Amino acid sequence: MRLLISVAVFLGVVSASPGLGERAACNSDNCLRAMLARPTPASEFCTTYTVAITSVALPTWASACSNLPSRISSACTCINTAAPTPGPYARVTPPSGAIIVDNSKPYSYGSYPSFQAAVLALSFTTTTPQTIFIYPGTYTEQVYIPLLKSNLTIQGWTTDARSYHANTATITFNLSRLNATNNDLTATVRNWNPNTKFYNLNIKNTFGHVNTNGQNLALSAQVTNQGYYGVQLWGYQDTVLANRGNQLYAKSLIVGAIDFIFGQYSTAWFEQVDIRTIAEGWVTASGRLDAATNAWFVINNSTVAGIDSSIPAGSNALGRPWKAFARVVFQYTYLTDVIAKEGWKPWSTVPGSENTVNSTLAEYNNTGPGSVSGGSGPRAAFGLQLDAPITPETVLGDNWKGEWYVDADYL
Ligand SMILES: *[C@@H]1O[C@H](CO)[C@@H](O)[C@H](O)[C@H]1NC(C)=O
Ligand SMILES: *[C@@H]1O[C@H](CO)[C@@H](O)[C@H](O)[C@H]1NC(C)=O
Ligand SMILES: *[C@@H]1O[C@H](CO)[C@@H](O)[C@H](O)[C@H]1NC(C)=O
Ligand SMILES: *[C@@H]1O[C@H](CO)[C@@H](O)[C@H](O)[C@H]1NC(C)=O
Ligand SMILES: *[C@@H]1O[C@H](CO)[C@@H](O)[C@H](O)[C@H]1NC(C)=O
Ligand SMILES: *[C@@H]1O[C@H](CO)[C@@H](O)[C@H](O)[C@H]1NC(C)=O
Ligand SMILES: CC(=O)N[C@H]1CO[C@H](CO)[C@@H](O)[C@@H]1O
Repeated sequence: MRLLISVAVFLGVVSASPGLGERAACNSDNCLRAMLARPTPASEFCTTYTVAITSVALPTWASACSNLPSRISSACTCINTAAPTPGPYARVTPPSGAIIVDNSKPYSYGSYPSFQAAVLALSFTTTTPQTIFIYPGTYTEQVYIPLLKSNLTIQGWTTDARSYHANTATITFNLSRLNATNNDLTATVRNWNPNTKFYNLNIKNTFGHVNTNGQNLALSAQVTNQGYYGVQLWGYQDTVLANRGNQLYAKSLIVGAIDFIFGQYSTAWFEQVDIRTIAEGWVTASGRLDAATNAWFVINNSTVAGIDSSIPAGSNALGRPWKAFARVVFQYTYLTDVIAKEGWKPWSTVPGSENTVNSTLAEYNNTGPGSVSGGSGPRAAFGLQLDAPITPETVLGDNWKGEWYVDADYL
């Protein structure tokens, strides 16, 4: 009977596939692991097997199935369970060779129960690109990605990879400077590998707020050539540390209140990012130290708003200069009235610590009620309106479009 059910599942219409929740019914055994490691031959084999059970010899790679019909049938049903949701934008099956993260219980097929365990399972010697695929779930942990020799892709399970809205995998932790010795060490995800792309993952630091030592990073992006696509980054103070080298954030959500996009040496481009404030504060805090440092934050074609209607008008600034040569541009961006009419604030009111004289805090062609064209202002005297937009070539380099970490599908 089970075999017949299997046939029905395999040959039936796709919409009859069991849902994600039903994966729990699958055996956690090496037969299923063997199949999941070879999606295409396994799928072909299962079809043949269930249609003509008596005449098919087991392939060598399926030896773990021990020729037990119940085991084979269960595994075949379960690879179907994990089959793709139709549509070109679904990312619901691990790419071939991916290291899999899955904390659902009791289901697990050669997978790791945490993101960090999967990172430790990566090869630290290979130069062949590696991928980690994360199944739906909330993973409460702090993750450190060290320097690898390979490029790395992180993909969270989603039915629509084009934005952050359908994300299902969340990495969450609760840590602030109260209990860590530097900002990086508070981050829920600390990414120290260049040539990394993240897709469709939610990363949160749930610490909240205290007046002193409240820094609580969601993401610490410490090195060059990193791309973040369709991600959600949630924190309060210092949510995203874009610290060094070329970085691209696109079609993503960034949430916080205090200096929540910050860093010192990075050339970072934010494209079609939804920036949401959750309290009074400042969106950016550029820590560019001197005129010689090639650091930029450019926020292009994005939106800035309160997380909901409880955030008062005028309660936020586009930024404040953390260091003397801060450099931040908002362009082609929709600003709601949460942005104060002066646009920018000094770092501090303490004389000598304003950091406004040598900073570049600029706008070009922003729209919405919080923008100059939308009737807001007058802007602070140190805030600039540019005559032309900043180009990605200026920020990310002339060859930015050909770089591996740049995914043009998100621009
Ligand atoms: C975190 O820091 C606070 C303030 O120093 C301290 O009271 C608390 O015990 C620390 N928590 C942990 C888990 O170390
Ligand atoms: C985070 O940890 C702090 C203690 O460091 C605690 O007071 C707070 O309730 C925690 N928040 C959440 C959301 O767990
Ligand atoms: C920046 O925004 C403008 C206006 O929407 C758009 O034409 C341009 O392609 C964007 N830049 C990038 C790098 O996508
Ligand atoms: C601005 O930078 C110039 C050149 O480095 C320096 O001489 C000057 O003191 C700086 N001004 C302030 C207010 O930091
Ligand atoms: C300014 O932005 C609006 C909307 O983003 C666009 O329609 C308009 O062409 C832009 N103007 C210039 C001068 O780029
Ligand atoms: C890894 O990234 C680097 C730098 O972006 C790129 O030159 C290289 O082609 C990538 N490697 C592979 C195997 O894709
Ligand atoms: C978030 C945002 O402002 N997106 C806009 C980017 O530019 C395109 C083309 O002008 C608009 O259609 C988007 O609304």
